[in-house]
Amino acid sequence: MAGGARSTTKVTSSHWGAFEADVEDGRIVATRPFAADPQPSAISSILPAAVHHRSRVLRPSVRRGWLATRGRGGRGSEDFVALPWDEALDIAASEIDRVRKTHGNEAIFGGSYGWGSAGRFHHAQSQLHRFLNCIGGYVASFGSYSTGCAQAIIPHVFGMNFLDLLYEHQDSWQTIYDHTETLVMFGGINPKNSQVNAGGGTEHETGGWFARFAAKAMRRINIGPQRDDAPEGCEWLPVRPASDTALMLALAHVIETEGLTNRDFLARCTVGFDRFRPYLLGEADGQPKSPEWAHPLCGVEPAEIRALARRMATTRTLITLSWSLQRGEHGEQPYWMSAVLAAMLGQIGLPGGGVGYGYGAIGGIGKSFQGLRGMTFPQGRNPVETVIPVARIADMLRNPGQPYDFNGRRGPFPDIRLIFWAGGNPFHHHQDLNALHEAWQKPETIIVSEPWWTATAKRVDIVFPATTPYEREDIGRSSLDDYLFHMPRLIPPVGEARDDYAILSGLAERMGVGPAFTEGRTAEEWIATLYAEYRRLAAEEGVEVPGLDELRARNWVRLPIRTDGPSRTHFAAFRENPETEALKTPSGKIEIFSETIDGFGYEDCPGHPIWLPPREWLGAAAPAAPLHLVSPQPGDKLHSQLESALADVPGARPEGIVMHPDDAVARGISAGDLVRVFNARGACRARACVSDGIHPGVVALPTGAWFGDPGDNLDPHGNPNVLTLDVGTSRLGQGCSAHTALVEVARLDA
Ligand SMILES: Nc1nc2c(c(=O)[nH]1)N[C@H]1C(S)=C(S)[C@@H](COP(=O)(O)OP(=O)(O)OC[C@H]3O[C@@H](n4cnc5c(=O)[nH]c(N)nc54)[C@H](O)[C@@H]3O)O[C@H]1N2
Ligand SMILES: Nc1nc2c(c(=O)[nH]1)N[C@H]1C(S)=C(S)[C@@H](COP(=O)(O)OP(=O)(O)OC[C@H]3O[C@@H](n4cnc5c(=O)[nH]c(N)nc54)[C@H](O)[C@@H]3O)O[C@H]1N2
Ligand SMILES: [Mo]
Repeated sequence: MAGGARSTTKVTSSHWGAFEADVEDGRIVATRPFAADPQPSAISSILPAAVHHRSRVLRPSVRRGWLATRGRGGRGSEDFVALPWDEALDIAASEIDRVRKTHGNEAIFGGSYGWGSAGRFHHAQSQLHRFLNCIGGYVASFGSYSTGCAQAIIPHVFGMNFLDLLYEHQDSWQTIYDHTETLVMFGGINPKNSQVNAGGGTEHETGGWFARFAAKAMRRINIGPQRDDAPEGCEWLPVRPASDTALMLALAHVIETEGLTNRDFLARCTVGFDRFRPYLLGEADGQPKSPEWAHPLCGVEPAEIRALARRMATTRTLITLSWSLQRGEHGEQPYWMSAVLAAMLGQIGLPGGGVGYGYGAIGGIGKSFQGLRGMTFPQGRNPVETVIPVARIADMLRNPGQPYDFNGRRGPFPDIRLIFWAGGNPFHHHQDLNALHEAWQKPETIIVSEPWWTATAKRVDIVFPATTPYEREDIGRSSLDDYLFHMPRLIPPVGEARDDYAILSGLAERMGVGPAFTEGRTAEEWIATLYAEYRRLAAEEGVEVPGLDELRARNWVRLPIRTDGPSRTHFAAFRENPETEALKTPSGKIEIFSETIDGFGYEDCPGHPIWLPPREWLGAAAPAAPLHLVSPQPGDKLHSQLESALADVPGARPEGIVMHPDDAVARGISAGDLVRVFNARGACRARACVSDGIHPGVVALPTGAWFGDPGDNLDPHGNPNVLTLDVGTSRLGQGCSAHTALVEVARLDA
């Protein structure tokens, strides 16, 4: 590009991968793919427009009614008063101090769920947690919207933390390529989603692996409501959303009744099949879970179920589940049942066989790396012990002091007076946003730090303008990647934006904990300290990492830590020696029946997997609305990030909703029409996209369009979370049930 002192090109990293950024006169003017990335994400292309967008928060801002009288009403409808930094920090510090002195730190919610930005030091959530710990602690949240339900159920079944299972005990793509003959993908394996990896994933390879699988004639079967959930060329077995457990039970029924069950594996490596079998065969409840039983539930022909079951029992088969399957009511069941099905097939622990979770959901799954520790900003210790399951936030705000169940515990919800959020957008991520908006009016004070005027920022009392990663120096790395980045400061802060570290240091000083929070270090000194520790720990593992100055000069390096090749998961050792290599379940084995879960007495998650229909789905007896809404992740961005600039693209909003031609015709809808999507919880506008790649009766509206302002009873941009159901997956997992919702669609005459 043209030279000149004021123009530079540097590489930086993001959750969707590395990219080159051209900077001229303090503005990012263009981005280009990172040369070594075989399938770079296009998400960065909107970045120049978004970083300098008019929707940036330019100055500290306080809601007018709150500033005047501390009035709570008006969140989201009132305007803001811009204040100088010192004044805004003084006000916030004295308010936080008042709340903790009057109500205790149990009254402060600092869970602050969200993806924020890549970069190890300026990780907004860690920064906030450290600050809150310095002032006496906060109510935290457990789990994630991504995999909250799996994190609760999987340890009961496999005796392993779900994230450890994902990152360390699943087959690599190479092993799947070498050994798998049949890949049975519930919810698909979606290259759109594998663009993203927390902390960055540099070489996008999912598409490349599928091209190799195809060349090898591996059978690749996508089971789910949408054809495009798997790469082109895969077979598609359309099923209704939420019916996967019924289909899995029918597959298990064929395997058991045709004598295909691996009894030896069940006897050596599992417990509880004898408790499950009477249910499967119908001896317990009079209803065999046969293909004929499953057919009206899932929509798959009995003959097809039988053929698939036989193939699974006679070829090396890997069953995979997308995370979306557990993001629905009773999401525990398909996750548990898939483990039972895989155990009956007896291939767990064989290369390329068994069950795997979340391939494609993020790009790093299926790659393996030598683990390196360090580069984590220390959060300190939280003296407050109260933790809520992350997706129960609206319940918490509505029901202070009320009991709720979670994974064998029963606790009262805390009484929250103040919320502080940094690096997340609850008015993107939560379900039933109109109800959240109501619950959100209850706390006395809500503070966020945020670069953009998101739907959340517009609904709080104090907004601190935060920098984006392009306005500060950081280090980029992910435990599921082998690249290490120096993320240079590309441009000066936009408006008066400050780093979260500077914002929180300002509050900490005012509250008398400045030295505890900063330890006397500048951001640059923290980065040097964390980096030196990372480098030292890497050296202990025999990995040489360049010094910080060298990394700054080189911009990025690739570390020799990739360990692909044949996987040797813990399950291989366990399979060979179940006694000495026991799992950490109560029995030491895979639990088909769990005494622990049975002991909880939850009718919505009993002692072995069962078919439990959600309250809203296509099989409901008298559905309030006839179409099942799935709300997948958006392909053109990360959640709600960069949305303000994307929404400017002509024709981009409202968001497109995919529907089957039969459903469109029945409603007089043609491709491109403006439609109203609605149910009893809310309504939004959308633009019809008509496709035969979706199961009849199902509609798909991606997440990420910004929630409109209060009073818009027809959300203008197409946000599916005005329609979704806000209930826990069950009393066990309490995960989010985003994919459980029935809606109706009607043409809007513009
Ligand atoms: N219907 C439905 N809803 C869903 C899902 C679904 O499948 N269907 N999926 C769920 C899932 S899996 C997830 S993970 C969530 C995602 O939900 P979130 O992670 O909350 O969504 P993001 O839009 O990534 O929010 C991150 C916010 O942090 C801000 N930010 C970025 N960098 C910084 C920084 O340096 N400092 C500060 N202070 N802020 C920063 C961004 O501008 C953005 O507003 O959504 C959930 N919601
Ligand atoms: N481009 C992009 N990639 C992302 C993200 C992003 O925002 N943008 N977000 C990242 C995050 S935080 C996460 S958690 C992952 C999420 O990864 P996933 O949970 O795997 O992804 P989703 O997009 O929610 O859902 C994938 C598909 O599941 C199908 N589905 C829904 N319900 C059911 C069901 O009951 N049964 C079956 N068989 N299929 C069903 C839908 O057709 C949907 O398209 O994606 C990550 N990747
Ligand atoms: Mo997620």
